[in-house]
Order: sequence, then structure tokens, then C-alpha cells
Amino acid sequence: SSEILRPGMVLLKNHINHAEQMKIIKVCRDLGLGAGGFYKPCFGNGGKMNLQMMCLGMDWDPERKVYDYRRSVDDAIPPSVPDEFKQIVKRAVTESHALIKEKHKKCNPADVIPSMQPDICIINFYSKTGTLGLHQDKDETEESLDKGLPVVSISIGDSAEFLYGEHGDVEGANKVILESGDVLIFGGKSRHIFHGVKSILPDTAPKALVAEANLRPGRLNLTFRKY
Ligand code: MD3
Ligand code: FE
Repeated sequence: SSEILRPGMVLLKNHINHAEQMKIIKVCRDLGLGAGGFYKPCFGNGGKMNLQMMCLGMDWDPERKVYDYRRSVDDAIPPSVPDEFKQIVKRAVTESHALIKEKHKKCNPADVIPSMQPDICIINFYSKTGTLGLHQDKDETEESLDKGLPVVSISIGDSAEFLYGEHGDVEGANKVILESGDVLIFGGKSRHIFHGVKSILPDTAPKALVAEANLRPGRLNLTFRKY
């Protein structure tokens, strides 16, 4: 059951059906092996552990913490964000607006979560030991951040223990399980929130998905933003 977790933060459970998850996996696979595809970001000791990353639209450099049209690891130009991905994001935000409207009948849901035309998608593939330390996303433009334009996240494959909170301490953070097909939306008053991935839960991906997609253990996460 979908829910509003805090102002501006909505979890849509099982919003992406099996067929659409299959399609997303295929697109990520195709793009991931081409120029600008998956690579393992290396850190002295960073928050990103045991995951592979690739960006669409623009590159995000985890070492310099900046966006760029060309990626600094290998000079590749990131592939553009596919139209079918943009359609899914649009549908998810519309669905979140319906939930918000249901709960707060008099409000304008676009004031809680503004609409967003994504020009960037960051794709992370976590291995079964993958983690991501608590952090804020604040490398987008001042305009994007000031307007509280949402980040829309899609989870596919194994489930994750996802942490979020007002502060950067793990002890004070809230936890929610993100399962395959879930969409998480962070906008408005939640755009600045600390968040991270505590662990990947082994063997939790839908069996049919693993079999049909020949999926290896791990979790695929796509986050859509506007630069
Ligand atoms: C809340 N990814 O790519 S998705 C990231 O599961 C990132 O791969 C995580 O954090 C992952 O930056 C979490 C949920 C998410 C993404 C971006 C956010 C939550 C957010 C930006 C602002 C606030
Ligand atoms: Fe993030």
C-alpha cells in the first residue's frame, strides 16, 4: 500500500509492473554496455560501496560532485534519457498527486511535489553487498533545488533497506524497505533529506523477474532529476 512518508515524500508500492520492469532492465542492459555505460566509481573511502553506476542525459561525477556533459572517467558522452522512462516518471508524479489530494483535500498537490521534466537519470547497480552512505543530493542547479523539484527513484531486483532522515546520523534515521517495482518520490520539503542504502536483502527479487531477465543478485536503482 502506497503512502505519504513525510511532507513531499511519497512511496508508490509496486507501481512498475513485471512487463515494465523487464523493459527497464533491457534498456539499462543495452545502454550499460555501450559508450558511457556502467563503471565502478572508485573512492578513497566514499559512500558508494560495491555498486556500478552510469548516467543518462548528463554525467554526475561522484569524486568532484558536479554534473557535466562529458564524463571525466573516460570522456564519453552520456546517452540521453529514453522517452519511455520520462513517461513513467510523469505517471508516477501524477499518482503521487492523487495520493496527496486524497489525504489533503483542499491542497494543491503541485505545491507539495512540483511537476518535473527529468533531464538526468543516474543508474546504480548494487551488488548483494552494495551500500550507499547517508548523503544529501544538492549538486543540481540552485533553481531546481529552490523549487523543490522532486527526485524520482525506481527500484528493481533485490530489495533494499533504505534510510532517510532530517540529519546525517544513522541512529536517528527512519528505515523503509524498497522492493522491486517501488517508486519513491522526494520533492518540496523533502528534497534536502539525508538518505542512503543500508543493505541489499539477499534473494528478495521476484523469482519470475530473476528467471526471465536472467538477473544476477543485486539491485538496480534509477533516479530521475532535473539539472
Ligand atoms: C532523497 N540513490 O542516486 S534512491 C542517489 O537507492 C541515491 O540508489 C539511492 O541516493 C539508491 O543519489 C537512493 C532514493 C533517493 C534518491 C535521491 C534523493 C532519495 C532522495 C534526493 C533527495 C532526497
Ligand atoms: Fe542520493
